[in-house]
Amino acid sequence: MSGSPAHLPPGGSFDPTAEGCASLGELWGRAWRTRPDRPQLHDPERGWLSCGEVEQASAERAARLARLGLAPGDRVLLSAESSADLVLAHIACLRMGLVVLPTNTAYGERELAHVLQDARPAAAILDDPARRELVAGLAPRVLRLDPALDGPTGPTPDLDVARPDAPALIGYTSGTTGRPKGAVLSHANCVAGAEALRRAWRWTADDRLLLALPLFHMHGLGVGLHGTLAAGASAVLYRGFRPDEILADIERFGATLFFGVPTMYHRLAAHPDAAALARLRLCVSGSAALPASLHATIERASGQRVLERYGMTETLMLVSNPYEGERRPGSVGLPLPGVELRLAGDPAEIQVRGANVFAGYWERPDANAEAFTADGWFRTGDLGERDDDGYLRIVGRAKELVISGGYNVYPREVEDVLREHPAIEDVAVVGEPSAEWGERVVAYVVAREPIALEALRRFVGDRLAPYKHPRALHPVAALPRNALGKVQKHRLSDGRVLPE
Ligand code: MLC
Ligand code: AMP
Repeated sequence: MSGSPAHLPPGGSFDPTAEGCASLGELWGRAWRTRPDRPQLHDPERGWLSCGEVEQASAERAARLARLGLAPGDRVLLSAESSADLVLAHIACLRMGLVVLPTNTAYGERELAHVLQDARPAAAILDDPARRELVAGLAPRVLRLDPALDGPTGPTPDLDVARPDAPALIGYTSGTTGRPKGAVLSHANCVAGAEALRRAWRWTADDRLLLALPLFHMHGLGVGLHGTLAAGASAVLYRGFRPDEILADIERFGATLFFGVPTMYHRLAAHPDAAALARLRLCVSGSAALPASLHATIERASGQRVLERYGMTETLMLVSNPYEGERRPGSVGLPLPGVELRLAGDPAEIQVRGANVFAGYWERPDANAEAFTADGWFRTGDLGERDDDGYLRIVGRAKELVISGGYNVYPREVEDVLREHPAIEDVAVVGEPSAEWGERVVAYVVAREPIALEALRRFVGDRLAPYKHPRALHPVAALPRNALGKVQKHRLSDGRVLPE
């Protein structure tokens, strides 16, 4: 790495654990006990649960989990569509010191098996009976989410006593390599992450979030849900994202907040009722770049200036446009409270430090050695540039990653599956610009015999979650390679191989 790093101090210093909040349960419990009667969670079928009900029902579920023999430090895979049951199971696990593996509901057998074999959880909790069958035999206990985690109840275990450095979540992510690895986030990381957002976005108990993001990735979970609980605020849960419903519910629920990925804003902006966004106190976009043109379209349609922020599974949120002050299109803003950021090398990689940054990947010393610099900074794999006044722009990625609709797709993982097809001799998967999805997954294929996209997608089938399936297939005579044999993906564009 060349060049001396330009170092930006944290955006306001703070140490959440010094303020007496060691664990997530402790932080959330303060709000539950201050306002037990206030509505906190709206389930699409059951309606509202108050703060007091959330506290009590999560303790009840913790008692069931303890009765089943689960103990602090045990890992639990949790994979379900959004519902109060999912949230209560999640809170129950964290309150009793279990470590949650939030897992995408689109994952098929192969993807689930990888997480189960790598993390070896003591139990897996899934809402879908077919997926419970898929994992039977791969986890010691497979539990239903509803009714409340199978099994009988028992004495309530110790709650909310996890130490700050105890692991809370393991989020699977691939980073630079094809094989997903578990980012271990401690209670202190999650508390710091939620507290930074509470301060930066002026999140209060009076806020109400329309939460249509899935609760198995950090945007919906670490930002939307944990932030709501930390602020003692409320959230309306959705099973899936429907622009009609969101725009109508802004008034119906008296909502103040909406968080989404750019694909959601693309669909909201195209809706005839987009002006309803104006009623919200704050709209936040993240997980992928929000094009400046989309920022402008939303402002024209509703007057709302979306606030863009930047983060990742390993670090929770890092950088945000200011709540007060300029929200600059095309920029992700300034470091959040407690986050130190520097740009190092040429091209300049974004490197970070702070109470929110994880300590390492689950059982992966090799990956940890690569992920952190010798002086302890986490290498995000994103390339950045700073405006003169410090606003950060993400200008590229050092890691191989396609972000489609806010979901990360690792080309290596898709290539490995496509290579199993007998007609495919060689393949390279890349991201192609898309107005709706940001990027779409496309495959450049050297075929032994002609093969159609649909046949290829059928072949991929449930070997990969549907959002990882190629959306286009480009036959080529040969893939461009450098002298070392590495595919030059930058030369694959518009279905052609560009000259060197
Ligand atoms: C769904 N499909 C996708 C897709 N989502 N394909 C590519 N990319 C995606 N993101 C597929 C479906 O499987 C289906 O395939 C087809 O597209 C039509 O689906 P749809 O009904 O149009 O999609 P929808 O269900 O509406 O989903 C779109 C979406 C969803 C934008 C609501 O993708 C979504 O919730 N994205 C958010 C992801 C997220 O939470 N990311 C945060 C990661 S955390 P077929 O083949 O059946 O037709 C992170 C850190 C940070 O990144 O900074 O936040
Ligand atoms: P994940 O590993 O799923 O947490 O995804 C994290 C990655 O999403 C980051 O490393 C970035 O590449 C990308 N990302 C998140 N927010 C933004 C944003 N606002 N703009 C551009 N990329 C983003």
